[in-house]
Amino acid sequence: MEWSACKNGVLQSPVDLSSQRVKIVNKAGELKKTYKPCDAILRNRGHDISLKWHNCDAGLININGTEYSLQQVHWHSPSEHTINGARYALELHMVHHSTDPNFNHSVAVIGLLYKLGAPDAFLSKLITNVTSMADEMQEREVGVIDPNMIGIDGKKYYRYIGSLTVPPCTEGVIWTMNKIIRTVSIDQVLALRLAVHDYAESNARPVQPLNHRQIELHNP
Ligand code: GRE
Ligand code: ZN
Repeated sequence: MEWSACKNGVLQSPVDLSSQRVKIVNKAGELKKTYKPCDAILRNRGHDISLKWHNCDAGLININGTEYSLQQVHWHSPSEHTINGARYALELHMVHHSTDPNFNHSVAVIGLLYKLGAPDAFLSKLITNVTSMADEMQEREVGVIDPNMIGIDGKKYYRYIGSLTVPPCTEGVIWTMNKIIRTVSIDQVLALRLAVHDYAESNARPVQPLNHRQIELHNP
């Protein structure tokens, strides 16, 4: 069955970003991104809250000459990736699809980790709508949302090849995990968790074996 990669895959995500398995890359390799404001829909997908841009272009990232267009973002709590075994309060995934359907790394995800602290400005814009969507598959048009407000850094990041963290767990996903840890308030985390399930329940997949993979840390 097509979900077999979830059980039998060897390039699965998330992983522990362990300093023992990281190869440091010193040369500058700033993430090229050209995000722009675009209309979006917030949706309760049952297992998470997602924000999907639609009927307009939310912009691109460019990885090694291949362009990937931004489709949606969603949140996991607690974090799916860990750093040296440490789990964070929240993880955001920016999901991009290659504009070239024949390219085998067709999905690129930028991940961002948050620890508890000051509220996140991007979530602050959305949180009233998150709280009002108590039921699965409810959605809200939330108007123009600028992906630049998410505040990814793009200079220092971990890079490895993994998978979707939800079924069908498709492999070949290019992961870019920002090194900078942002902050989110406890109220914002609880709002996201309560909208999709009991606040005590997690929507984070456990970390998967790294196997033979290398993680690069771009740290110019
Ligand atoms: C998702 O939930 O839609 C998703 C992706 C890609 C990577 C991780 C993930 O589309 O959770
Ligand atoms: Zn995700």
